[in-house]
Amino acid sequence: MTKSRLFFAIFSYVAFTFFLLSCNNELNQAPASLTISEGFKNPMGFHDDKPTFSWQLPVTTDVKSQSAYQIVVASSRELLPNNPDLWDSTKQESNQSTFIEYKGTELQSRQKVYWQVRYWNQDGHVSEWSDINFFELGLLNNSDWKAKWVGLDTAKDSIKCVRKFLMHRPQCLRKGFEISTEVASARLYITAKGVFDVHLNGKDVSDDVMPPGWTPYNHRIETLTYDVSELIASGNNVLAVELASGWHSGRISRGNALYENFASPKILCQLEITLKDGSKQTIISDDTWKGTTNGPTRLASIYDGEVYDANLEMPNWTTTSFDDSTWIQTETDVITDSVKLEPKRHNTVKTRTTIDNVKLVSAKNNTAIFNFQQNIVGVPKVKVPMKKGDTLKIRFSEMLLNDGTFYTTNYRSAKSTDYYIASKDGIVEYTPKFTFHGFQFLELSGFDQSANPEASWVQGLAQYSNFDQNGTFTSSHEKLNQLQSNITWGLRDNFFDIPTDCPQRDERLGWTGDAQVISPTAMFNYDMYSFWSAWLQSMRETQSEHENGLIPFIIPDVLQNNNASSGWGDACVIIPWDLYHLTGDKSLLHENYEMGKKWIGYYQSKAKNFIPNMHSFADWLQPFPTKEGKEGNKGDTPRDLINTAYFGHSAHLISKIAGILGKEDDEKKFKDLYKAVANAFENEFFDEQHGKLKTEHETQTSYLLAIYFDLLKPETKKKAQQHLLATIKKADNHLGTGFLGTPILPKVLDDMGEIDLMYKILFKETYPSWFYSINQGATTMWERWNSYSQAEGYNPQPMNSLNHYAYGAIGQWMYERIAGLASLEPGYKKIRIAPIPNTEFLTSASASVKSPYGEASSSWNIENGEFTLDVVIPPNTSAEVQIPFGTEANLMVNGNNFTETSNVKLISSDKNVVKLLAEPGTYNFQTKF
Ligand code: RAM
Repeated sequence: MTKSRLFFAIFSYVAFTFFLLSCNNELNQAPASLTISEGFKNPMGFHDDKPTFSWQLPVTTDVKSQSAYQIVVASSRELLPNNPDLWDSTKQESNQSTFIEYKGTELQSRQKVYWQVRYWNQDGHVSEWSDINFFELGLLNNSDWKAKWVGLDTAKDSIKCVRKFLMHRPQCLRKGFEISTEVASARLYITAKGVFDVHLNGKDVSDDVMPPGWTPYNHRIETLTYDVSELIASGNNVLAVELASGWHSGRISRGNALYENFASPKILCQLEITLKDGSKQTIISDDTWKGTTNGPTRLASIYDGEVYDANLEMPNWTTTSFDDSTWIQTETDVITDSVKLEPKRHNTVKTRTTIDNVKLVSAKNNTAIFNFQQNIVGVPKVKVPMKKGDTLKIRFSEMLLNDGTFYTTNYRSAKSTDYYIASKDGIVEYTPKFTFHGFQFLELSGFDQSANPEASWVQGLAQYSNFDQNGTFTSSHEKLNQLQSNITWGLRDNFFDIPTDCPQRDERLGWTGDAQVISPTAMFNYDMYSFWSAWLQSMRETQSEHENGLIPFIIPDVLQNNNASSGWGDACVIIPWDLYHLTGDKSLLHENYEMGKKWIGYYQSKAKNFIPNMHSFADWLQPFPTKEGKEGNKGDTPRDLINTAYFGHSAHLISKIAGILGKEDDEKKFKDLYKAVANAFENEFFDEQHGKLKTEHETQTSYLLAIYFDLLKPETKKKAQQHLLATIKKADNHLGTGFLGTPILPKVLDDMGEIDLMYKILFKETYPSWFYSINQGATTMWERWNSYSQAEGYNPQPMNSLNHYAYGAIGQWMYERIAGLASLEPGYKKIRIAPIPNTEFLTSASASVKSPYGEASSSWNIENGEFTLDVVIPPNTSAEVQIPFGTEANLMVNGNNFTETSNVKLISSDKNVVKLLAEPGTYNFQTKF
């Protein structure tokens, strides 16, 4: 062999060996979509020093599941992945890729933490490391704050408004300061007793709407953290804050003693600057700040609107060139230990959508009415010609009266009107800042009379807590799609920092019952886990005021009436349970467990022989109540029956939660309690022999609660089911349910196999039904099944919101059963794809959700006698797929006759359903219909 040949042979051997080795060790694609805790991506000012970590596996044919993972966490980017100084989980054999607890070195306020992760797939092949993600903690302890609460005493010259409540003048506050050298980085930590808008050197620090939002301020005020490194420079700087009452000192808090009786709003801020020379400089709110109430925003109230006088504008007051020598010195308060200052734990409200599809409805008598064609929540942006000194009046309404004027009776005492006083002739632009309205129509008056109103004068800025869409639902039926639209608008409109009952009248409060029924539907449609868990913290804090475990009707509790309602307070057990089912995050169950137990204690304290005697709003707003007017609001399902049913149900859920948390004694104790309550329930309210209600009125909801909460013996239950069907038949296949019965109606009928009946009820066009409001022109869900009718006009009761989400709870069934996409094991670890098509009404339906493991979807279609089902199952999950037509023999999978493979296995097959177990991937199932 010549030298060159020998060289070539050796070279080829080495190259081939390398090739083989590299094949064996081929790295899987890196994990992606890294988040911490309830879904945060690289958050700034994070609230939790013990976060959890989640990631998703890539969608490729090589990766079906995870067999192990490794997380590395470090105090700087450079240390990753090899020298993680904070935590190295080391390789953990586990298929868990969500909510892994951090178990490293204790973290501190302000700390910036970097992390990345890799996984091993089902064959033991390791992946590449993910991108490096980070989180930065906010100020976690009150002792981190050197600042003081600062503001002007606006209580002393405040105005008496509706119901003699105080209305504070908004204030402008500012502080100039000098920086000696160049800035490396800067963080602004800020909050308010009130709501604020902050500027640095003339620039907006953020586009947050009405921060810090609403918590039980007597327990906790949330703080915001902003990276302001780019907004500060060496030399003179100025920090400028506009401050208004918001929830804290506004009428909405009803002058509550716990909220310091309309105390003057104050801000708290701490600007921490790191200079390029390594030194630090901190600017705090203290008595060197100056303020004025002579700014242009004269009044601002959540319920009543805003008054803005452009003649009082103070050009450049947020910049260094402004002279504040006429401003007055502020007053200060020290921070107290009793009110915790904690970084905001969910997204602030933002302007999410601009509606400019506006119609000019009428223009007469110098008044113009505009239609946004959608009931929204937020503020308008007006661009209107005006004459100097004139006042533009902006009114709102959800719908019009027959004569084309505004229906505002349902705003009750909320004035919901904005005023703008012009300082010049010409076009003015105005967007209110410290209020929000619920409206579809807007009326302008006071504009330049020589101008012809145009639709382009107004836009609608839809505002809500800044969460993203999480799911989609669509079908072949226009009205069902409109219902989905009404549900999702109703949700966005009512998630303004807290879950509200309605967004427009003098209420807008965190009613627990409404939230309890809507949270699963909300979670399907929006990525709002952190929103709910934040509100649950407020609930825990509020419950701590009550030794007997009472959960008030609303959170934050501005009513302070020491009262609780069954079906409402149960939100403290039901919401965590539902969220766990959809996220798989056990820490949520831990966090809320004691609260749930105490709530059961409350029931026990009210119960005699397991029948609680307590308040209940009952099956709120049931249609056709036997009592008239306001009296009828509570429907006909007896209060005691509802109390007992929820007592039993919550005890049952707590027992299940105890089981999941490994608390065996509690699991047994609460199961026994549930059984005892169920027994008492059946004896008290049911005729055992006939399974019929013994109560005065036989309502659908009585049967639904008894059946869905599993409170009857199997024989009684069977009979009760027949009675339920009879009540529905008697109502000509209409629902007869209020807030509590409606969400469980589809679930019960579904369990009974009464799918066609449920479709009939859902697709009813006449009152009471979901489509009835759509037929009357609704673009959101209504508070009442008959809030309005074209024939009879508005329901005469002033409690008549046209934007109330409770009846939107049907949304869950639309996802889970019409389209067929549900979580079968917590957090979609196992998915159930089980559509139940009804060909009388639909030819197709589809839904998708961003599950914790990635996108999952189910989409079916019936055409030319063929049923097709397209399914996406994300990695690290599996799915039980139920094909509702055809047989195993005529089933095609991805174009081929069905035979079992490693990806699809047969679970069972009968003449109705073929059940399969499918591994992650994309599938097309086809069968004869
Ligand atoms: C109304 C609210 C809410 C309901 C309570 C009982 O005032 O709007 O929807 O939960 O009453």
